[in-house]
Amino acid sequence: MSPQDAEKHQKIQQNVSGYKVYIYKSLSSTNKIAKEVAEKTDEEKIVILAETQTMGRGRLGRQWISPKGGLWLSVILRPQTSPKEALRLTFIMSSAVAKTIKTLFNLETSVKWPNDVLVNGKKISGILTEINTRESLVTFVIVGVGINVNIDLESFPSSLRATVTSLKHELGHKVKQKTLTEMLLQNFEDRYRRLQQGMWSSLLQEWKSLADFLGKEVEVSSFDENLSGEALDVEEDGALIVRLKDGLLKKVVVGDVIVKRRLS
Ligand code: BT5
Repeated sequence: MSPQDAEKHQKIQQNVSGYKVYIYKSLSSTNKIAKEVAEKTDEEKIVILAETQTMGRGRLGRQWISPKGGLWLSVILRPQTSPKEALRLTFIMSSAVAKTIKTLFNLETSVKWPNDVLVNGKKISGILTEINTRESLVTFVIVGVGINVNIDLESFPSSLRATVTSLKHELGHKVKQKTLTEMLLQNFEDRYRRLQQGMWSSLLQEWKSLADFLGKEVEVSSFDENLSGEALDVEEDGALIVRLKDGLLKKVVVGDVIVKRRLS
């Protein structure tokens, strides 16, 4: 962390489950700043957290709406793994978010391929994993997480209000961000440790147990292709398998899923 960066943050929470958390009032994007920090140090397990983001980002250049009241953070990690395997971090972070929300607030959470956490079928959290490589080896990974915590639905554009939610909206009251952050990092660290011990299969199994879109009719957009069929499975490499109407199986590596209805 450069002296310049260190000046701007409001405070540091040391050692939250082994993570050093730098808290800022406002940043462009915590993923962007985490990347800049990671490029300047060899450290890992640093968390960049901002109360608001002015240019929060989603996948594929999309915008992530990040008003005050949300939890917006990015974790810097240096796993000794291939870029493909580093994508597993999205899945374990999704499970950690779902587990944290369920434990703290007893809300029904589910995950949706590839990077969403839902409460009552609406998006409450998204994960953005960005991987930095040198000569096809991972130098660092930034795992960005956004959770809509103490946010009113009116803060979202009307086009999103039917498909997003927040903890405040679901519970009818505000919740404590600090407890949420601490438990999230604890739940993530437990899973990260298991991942490093070679337990990916059981971690994917946990994610699938939360994936209630599996077995449902879905529409999938992947680049310029649109598919519809049954979401059959998510394979060990993280790809989604869709059974098309004609019975053919299609493997999707990048894309978005819209759930249509349960197949009888
Ligand atoms: C994501 O992308 O879901 C990844 C979001 C990652 C956000 C975190 S916040 C901390 C860190 N720093 C960053 O700059 N980013 C990460 P994607 O699957 O592409 O979904 C993006 C889409 O979700 C948008 O196009 C909107 O439709 C919708 N969306 C935008 N803001 C939202 C919000 N706050 N809650 C729910 N949905 C939202």
